[in-house]
Amino acid sequence: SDPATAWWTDARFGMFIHWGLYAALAKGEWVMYADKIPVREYEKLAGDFNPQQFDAATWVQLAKDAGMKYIVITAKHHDGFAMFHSKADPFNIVDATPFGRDPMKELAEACREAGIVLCFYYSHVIDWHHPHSLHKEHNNTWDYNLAEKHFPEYWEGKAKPQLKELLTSYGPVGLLWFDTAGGLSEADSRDIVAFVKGMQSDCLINSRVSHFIGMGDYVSKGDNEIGMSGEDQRPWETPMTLNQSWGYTDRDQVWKTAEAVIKKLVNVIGKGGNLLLNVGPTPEGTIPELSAERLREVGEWTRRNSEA
Ligand code: FUL
Repeated sequence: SDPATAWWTDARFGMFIHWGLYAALAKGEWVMYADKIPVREYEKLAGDFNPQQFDAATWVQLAKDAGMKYIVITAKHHDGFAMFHSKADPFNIVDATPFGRDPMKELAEACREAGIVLCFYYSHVIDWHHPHSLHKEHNNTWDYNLAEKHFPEYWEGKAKPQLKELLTSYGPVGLLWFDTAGGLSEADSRDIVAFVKGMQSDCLINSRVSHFIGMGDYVSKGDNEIGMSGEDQRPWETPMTLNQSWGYTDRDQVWKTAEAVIKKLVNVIGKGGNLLLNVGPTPEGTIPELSAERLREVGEWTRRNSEA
């Protein structure tokens, strides 16, 4: 097998964490777009964002209890809000909220202590906060005029500087999970891959970095989609929800049972893939108990069944 991806294909099971300002509205991570919330309004959420109950060690312990070996957390999702201390853009959790802490720093430390690999999700194309981000379909058209967009200002001015921050301030990053690359040119796709590898050559990149075929180190399947398909023989991973949402919501209560999750895990691993199972923490900074209890059950089952 490929030595670069070996730690990851051995890992099999990871925790996906969708956590951002959107948690405050409890309607998932697409709420800004769905409700066409103006940037100036959305920014006000930061003034009240104060997840005092956040405790990195507790989250990492839960991942361990579930039998997960890596964590992929949204350093920045489509809303453009950085969940880390960014010098490149003041719209971030340290500079824009009363919380004032950098959860990515705290997670990096907790992961290092626990032997869990920390990885970042970064929405590199969609950014509804920045005036010059440009996606094929999903743009902020209520604040900005598409005709006035100049993509390099976003790309060179925010996306790449923030990726540099993520790759130089938090120790080794296991992988970068890119997403929704619609409209990104082949040249910019290659640029971002080279940019990441130039800073951390061992950092893996998922295929969603680009819509051009064959890019990245492994294949991200569609959301909740299982199994290898087509001719792409690279290792693959299924991103999966526990309910039907990624970001925190108080509406969606359609939960997979622990038993269903175990079956999915066995199915994915049996087919040679990785499972990246999602939790959507609350604005207070906790992982919802309905998620936590399922993850613990999965871990208990795995331990029981690997003893004999
Ligand atoms: C999708 C995103 O648009 C969703 O918000 C979520 O992050 C999912 C894992 O990927 O493409």
